[in-house]
Amino acid sequence: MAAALRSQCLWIIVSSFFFFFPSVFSQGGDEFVYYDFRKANLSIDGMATILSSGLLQLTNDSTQSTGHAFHRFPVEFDTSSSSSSESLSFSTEFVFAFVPEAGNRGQGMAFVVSASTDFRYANPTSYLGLFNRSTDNKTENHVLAIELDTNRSPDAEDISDNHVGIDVNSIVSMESANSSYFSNAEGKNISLVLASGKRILIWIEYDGADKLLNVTLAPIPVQESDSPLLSRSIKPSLPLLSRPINLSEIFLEEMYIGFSGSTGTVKSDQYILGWSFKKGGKAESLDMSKIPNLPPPPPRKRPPTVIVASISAVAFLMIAAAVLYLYQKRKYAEILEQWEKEYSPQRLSFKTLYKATKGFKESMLLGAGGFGKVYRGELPSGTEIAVKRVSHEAEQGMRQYVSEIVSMGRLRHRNLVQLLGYCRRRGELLLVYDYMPNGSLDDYLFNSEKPKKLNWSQRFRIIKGVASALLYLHEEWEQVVLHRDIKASNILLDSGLNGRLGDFGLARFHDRGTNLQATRVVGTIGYMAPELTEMGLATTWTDVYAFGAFMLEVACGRRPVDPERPPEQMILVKWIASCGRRGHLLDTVDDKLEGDFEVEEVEMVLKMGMLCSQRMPEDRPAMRQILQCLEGNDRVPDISFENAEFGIPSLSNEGPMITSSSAASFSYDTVTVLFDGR
Ligand SMILES: *[C@@H]1O[C@H](CO)[C@@H](O)[C@H](O)[C@H]1NC(C)=O
Ligand SMILES: *[C@@H]1O[C@H](CO)[C@@H](O)[C@H](O)[C@H]1NC(C)=O
Ligand SMILES: *[C@@H]1O[C@H](CO)[C@@H](O)[C@H](O)[C@H]1NC(C)=O
Ligand SMILES: *[C@@H]1O[C@H](CO)[C@@H](O)[C@H](O)[C@H]1NC(C)=O
Ligand SMILES: CC(=O)N[C@H]1CO[C@H](CO)[C@@H](O)[C@@H]1O
Repeated sequence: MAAALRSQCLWIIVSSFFFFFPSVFSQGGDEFVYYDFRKANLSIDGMATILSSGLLQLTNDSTQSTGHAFHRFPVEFDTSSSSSSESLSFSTEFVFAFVPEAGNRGQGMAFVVSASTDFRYANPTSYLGLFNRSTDNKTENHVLAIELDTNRSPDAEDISDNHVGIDVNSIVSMESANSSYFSNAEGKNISLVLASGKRILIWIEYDGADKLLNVTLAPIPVQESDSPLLSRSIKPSLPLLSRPINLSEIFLEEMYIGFSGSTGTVKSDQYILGWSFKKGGKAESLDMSKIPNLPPPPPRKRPPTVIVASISAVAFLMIAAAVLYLYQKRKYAEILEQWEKEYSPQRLSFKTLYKATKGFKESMLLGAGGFGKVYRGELPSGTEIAVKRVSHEAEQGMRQYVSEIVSMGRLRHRNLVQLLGYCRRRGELLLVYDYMPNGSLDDYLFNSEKPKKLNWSQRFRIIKGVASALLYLHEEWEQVVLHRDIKASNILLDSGLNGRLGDFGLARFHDRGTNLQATRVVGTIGYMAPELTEMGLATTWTDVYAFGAFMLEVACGRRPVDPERPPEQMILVKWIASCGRRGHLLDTVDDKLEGDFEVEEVEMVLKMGMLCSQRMPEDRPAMRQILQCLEGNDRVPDISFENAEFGIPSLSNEGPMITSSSAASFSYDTVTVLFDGR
């Protein structure tokens, strides 16, 4: 311990020495070779450290963290168009190893060429410690990264959990391939596991003349002899990736080179064991005999005698049992107060939920939204469940909220997602629902990648189902229940593709926390009626407004607000009104239906949706009337697109203050709207 501390102090002194006298020790930014990173001139941050053995370690035991190491001096590239084409050429070669922990592959790392070394705001996991949700895929990033990725992230459209990719300004690779190398001797590709704990060599070469970026991998052969000849001839004759890129569009005049590592909930130790770089030509080949070994796994000590061993074993077992007991107690700790006793039938233990979801494993994650994460699980009885973890800070109001939740558990309707129970812990509430195998409706309507299409009659049945569930909540149950967040992503589909309304009452939970100056309501932009965002008035009419927006999105196959559409189509209600005035209402129907629908039904749904979208709450129909019309038992009231006044979603920042939403990063998540409570 003391020795480690001493050596760390030494390192601080040595590195500040380098910092102040760079010219004395630096190897220049344009060409260097390192076998011992204590001699390198690096600027490091986060988890990254340089070990006393000279290895660069990018990640350690921390989860959800990042680590960076960049060569302190930028490389100067001539990016002017008059410059010779070779001026952007560079090549680099390095040895890396990922040591997985307990079979987990961990997240990956990347070799990075970047205009800046400030990655304070970058996120770990799929963002590789390079970007965050708002900076991803922006040309201002000026980042080229070669990712060595051991985790398959759907956000990054990854192909597998063992791949190499070329990334430009974004976590979505422009080119990627499963990790493998071409064996010159065998004349074929051999796959290579990145997170194997073995040392792997990688070459990254860019030729400015033919604008080709090549990435080549190879394992370091187990060395029997120390023959340098053997070690230098292992480069495969074919690269794994070879991709034309015009780097003059990405590079600025000064670019930093280095590495970025990150961890998620699973982690691995990532090491760099040697690195050479050269601008404008071929980097010096690394000499394999100089590459250090990986640190040995932590040693297991042997007790001197059998007696000491058995005594210490008994003591150890007792301590371990005590620690395990305390650990388990803490791990499964819940909050259960006296007043909750009456709800015990609805109460589920955290341990049960923990086991059902395999410890809230990432692979059990069904989705994440404005309110928290949802996990799939299975109870010992075999019942499939969905567990929603809602975080909350305030204990205040909890008693009333829990009693509401429990009474909602008594709601029974075939188009509601059944709430099975709840559990309460410090800082979070867990709600347990029936598991819906077919996911949420928005995935079918808006996700163009998944070719799961819904035809008109399926859509119409879903609309009718949701309408009857809302009628039940508004009029047929013993109390009036408002849903407050109706939208396609809160409609789940059961195994028979029937629409079921989920997440009821959650918005109510989150609009607590009112204080004297400001009041807040929770909902989703595009589904919130004007009187809700302006005055915070939630009524059955505001639910009807949201249901109208929902009917329109199902018929038109797009969200109420879509910033990617041309301006005249951006706000769905406005667009339908203008098509309606020209008598071309059906122009707005979802193209994915390919014209295959019942014209009368679609027209009815569009008109009904517009009736519900009217600005004045009392002009909107009630759920009973809506359902009567949808079932063909009543005629749809007339609507004049010329004269009716519609409630148009407000997107500007004037008036209500909308958190986590702006024109630049529009959100379909549930948001909190603050408005002046005067
Ligand atoms: C993303 O990064 C930028 C700067 O790189 C920062 O200004 C912004 O606050 C970050 N956003 C988030 C959500 O962390
Ligand atoms: C990149 O790979 C291609 C195809 O194998 C090869 O023709 C080219 O010479 C390579 N470029 C560099 C800089 O190694
Ligand atoms: C080996 O992999 C490379 C790169 O992925 C590919 O272009 C090539 O066709 C493969 N060769 C063989 C023999 O499979
Ligand atoms: C590469 O990009 C630069 C800067 O945008 C441009 O001037 C040049 O014509 C491009 N070269 C090619 C071959 O596309
Ligand atoms: C369209 C779709 O994904 N349908 C599925 C709904 O769920 C049932 C039962 O799990 C599946 O059989 C369907 O294929």
